Amino acid sequence: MLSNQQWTKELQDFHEELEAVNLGPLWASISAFNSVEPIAKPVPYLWKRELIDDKLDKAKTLLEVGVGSAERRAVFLINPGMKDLKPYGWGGTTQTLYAAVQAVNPGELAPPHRHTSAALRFVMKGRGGYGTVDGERITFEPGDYLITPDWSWHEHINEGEEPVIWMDCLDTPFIMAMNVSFTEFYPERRQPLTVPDDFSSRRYQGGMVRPVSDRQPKNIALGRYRWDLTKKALDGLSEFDPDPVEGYAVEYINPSTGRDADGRLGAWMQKLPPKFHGRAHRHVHTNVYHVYQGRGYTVMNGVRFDWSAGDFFAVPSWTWHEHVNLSDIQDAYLFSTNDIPMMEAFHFERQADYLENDGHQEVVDAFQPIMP
Ligand code: GTQ
Repeated sequence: MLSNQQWTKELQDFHEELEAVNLGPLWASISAFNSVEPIAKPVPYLWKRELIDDKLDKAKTLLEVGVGSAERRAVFLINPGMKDLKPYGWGGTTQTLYAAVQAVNPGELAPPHRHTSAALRFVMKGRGGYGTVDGERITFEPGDYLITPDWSWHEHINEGEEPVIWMDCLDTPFIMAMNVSFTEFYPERRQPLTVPDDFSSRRYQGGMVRPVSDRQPKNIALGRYRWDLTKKALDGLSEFDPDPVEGYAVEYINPSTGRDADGRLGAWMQKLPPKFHGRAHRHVHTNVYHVYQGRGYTVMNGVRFDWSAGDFFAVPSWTWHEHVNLSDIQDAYLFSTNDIPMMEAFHFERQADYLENDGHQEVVDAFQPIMP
């Protein structure tokens, strides 16, 4: 409860009297309810590739997937600003997004299940992995983006010779906050294959046209978004001037609807050309970024977060941020996930451009990441 000089001793006692019987005085709490701007719990934060690799390597030796209750081997990113959100057992990476890095060793099977959380994956390393999603076997390679929308059955299998590693992102913190988490476990080790292998990507090879039967929207029109095609789209945009804030950026869409590929979760691939220095802006939606290629930094609320390939960073609500590519010759590629679909569904989305100083924040500090 907020304390305030203006309250008499009698009123302060009365506030306690109310609280003791599970009631509250609005007059003493209204400025906290109706905050002028979001009071963000998550903080801007960055996790280094070396740290995650180190911990995941340890998990790879200690734990076998598909044995007992070890359904998945993933290390998740906890935002230090949300550690105290005990109702969920853990916080999230932002208040709506959970992100993790998952490894499947050769020969392992992460068994099928489905849940109300929507999930997406970005493949970081390794060949020979595939997933089955609602009866479709989907092969994938590094740089691919994959979806398992809410309530779709999914399992992961590695039939290759090397570990396969990807980023997971789920809307679990949102699902937990709404108290709508349900999960079902498939009664067998594998779900049946109900369509030909890679059916959805074979149906959408052209990219610009839609099979006429998909005029009726499909939940999963396309299960896999190949890196070479995403890159081609960015190469095309690069024939023109970059956006001053984002560089070149595309969002992954469901080709049967034109809407976000994964329902409540949004995802982008963004290219910062050599020496690009974006202007700062801020928005209500949150992001978890994964540096796919390149080296640079992002300034968040005046603090410089240096990144290189394999790192992850979180951008909470209403945080000023601008991206910089430090290389004179190489492009930087940033994969990111967002909660734009949730924000838009509830009419929450808003954004603001940083107008001072040519759009650039004053850098007052440099973030020191934890290394292994
Ligand atoms: O691979 O199905 O990181 O169910 C968290 C929950 C991955 C998965 C996560 C999951 C999965």
